[in-house]
Amino acid sequence: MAVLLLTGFEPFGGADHNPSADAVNAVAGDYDGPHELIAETLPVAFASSARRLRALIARHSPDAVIATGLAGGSRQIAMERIGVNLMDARIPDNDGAQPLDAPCEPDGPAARFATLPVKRLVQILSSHGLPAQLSLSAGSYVCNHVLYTALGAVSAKTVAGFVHLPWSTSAAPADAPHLPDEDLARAVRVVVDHALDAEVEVPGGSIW
Ligand code: PCA
Repeated sequence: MAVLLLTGFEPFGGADHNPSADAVNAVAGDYDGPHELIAETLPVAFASSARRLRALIARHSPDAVIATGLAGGSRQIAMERIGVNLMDARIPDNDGAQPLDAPCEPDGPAARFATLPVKRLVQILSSHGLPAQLSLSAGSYVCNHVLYTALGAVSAKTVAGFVHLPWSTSAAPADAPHLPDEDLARAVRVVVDHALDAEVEVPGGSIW
């Protein structure tokens, strides 16, 4: 049986919900296989999120690491393609740290590519009627840090990646774009169900 590690984040930036943890908990509550699913909520803090994630990976040796988080202004579910070796925080994290222009890992590579089948996942999410896109930047806050850390911490057999979610309807601040709570949970479930699929070549790409 494959082991999947699925993470969401606690609230941050003054909000009292983070739809990523809500979606992860909804998926974990309903999940009945075929894999073993380990669901966790990470702190929105550079140092402790990375520490916690490394410990979870060491303890469970997952076959896939699927991290999720909130991208507040977004209307779409975004499969992140790349984690960059950069911490540049617009607001302090939940532990009060606000790194500026600092590397996640001083000796690490400039970037690491997600190894989840991101193009395939965008196709499948879209085929379920969910608005989904590829994203070339997870930003430079804690979500990017977790993606970069996960990709450096897993063994070669393990795929890892990051899903940025919009606000959920139930938790969205006024005027923020949002998707129904059940669609966010459905999206996370689709990623869980297809994380171990082979990546496929998908035409498209970009010209900018
Ligand atoms: N979103 C933030 C950090 C935690 C979260 O859910 C980010 O995109 O970095």
